Amino acid sequence: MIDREMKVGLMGNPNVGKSTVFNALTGMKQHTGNWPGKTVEGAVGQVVHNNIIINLYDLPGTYSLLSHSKEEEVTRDFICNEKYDAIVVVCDAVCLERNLNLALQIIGVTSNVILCVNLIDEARKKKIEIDFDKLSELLNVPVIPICGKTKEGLDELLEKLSSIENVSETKSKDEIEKLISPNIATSYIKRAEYICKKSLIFRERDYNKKDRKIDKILTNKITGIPIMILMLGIIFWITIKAANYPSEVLFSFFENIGKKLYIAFEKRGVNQWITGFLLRRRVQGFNLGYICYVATNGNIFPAVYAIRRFRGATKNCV
Ligand SMILES: Nc1nc2c(ncn2[C@@H]2O[C@H](COP(=O)(O)OP(=O)(O)OP(=O)(O)O)[C@@H](O)[C@H]2O)c(=O)[nH]1
Ligand SMILES: [Mg+2]
Repeated sequence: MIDREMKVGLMGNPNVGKSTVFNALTGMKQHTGNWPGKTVEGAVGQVVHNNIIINLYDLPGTYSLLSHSKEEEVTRDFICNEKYDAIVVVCDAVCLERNLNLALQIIGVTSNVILCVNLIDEARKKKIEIDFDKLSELLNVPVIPICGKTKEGLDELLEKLSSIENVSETKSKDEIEKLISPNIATSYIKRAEYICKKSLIFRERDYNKKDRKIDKILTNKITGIPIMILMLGIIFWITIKAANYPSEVLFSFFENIGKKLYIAFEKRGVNQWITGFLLRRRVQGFNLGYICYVATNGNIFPAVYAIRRFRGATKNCV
């Protein structure tokens, strides 16, 4: 028996695992992947817990409520225009400080906010310890550690959501814009820094030393541009030159098959018209060239090369 329905928005920075959590809770198959900006329109799914239907909205990732890109507006409009019961802010445990900026903005403009600190498995690997009680105390909202991949903590989230009884109170669009003015936005950044200082312990400060070193080299003005040119050069070389080697192998493979088939057809006295249709120069060149094209995964350069070479070679063959 269903007692009531709830409407809950999943919000957070891009690529923090919102859709992974959404899929884990609703059983749906929203697009996930390790790059930002996958969810652009949002999706709705349902989960039933304690006789309550929870309508969950997977919203596009956003860095701030004042962002103006189309997908970020979807998220802001949800807060401004919809009547909902709660907002679940999903954060990445590995870069909590950066994520808290948006969390603080949301907490500042609406009520019934729950903070989910996702990717705790990654934080554990990087020896980042989070005092979740302290975090909850400083933010003044419930904080739940979760792992979207293994579904750890999701039952606790559902339990917390189903205990919410009153509808969320939200500020209007104008009030939100006033509340997140540049001055206040700066204060959120400082507050996020303070909160993380109080509730996070990095047991291994150098956990990303190698990544930082690589970043430094790749993003440096002096080394970055030559590396980019070198990589582009390698890609061109692979496309134009190196791809010829597998093409040649493919070409001689099909050439041999073509020759053998032609001889076999002739020996068996197969109708000239059929042999011609299947194996004669132009037809054969097209058919086998097309097979080469498919076999090279649609890479046009080796395919064109194979067709050209194959046509040339069949002049001697037929
Ligand atoms: N290790 C680990 N990876 C996770 C976890 N949750 C999500 N991921 C991975 O993080 C990546 C991003 O997840 P998404 O669910 O696509 O993130 P999102 O917040 O919906 O991203 P956008 O829609 O682009 O804003 C994916 O590769 C997920 O597999 C987790 O708890 N642990
Ligand atoms: Mg998503």
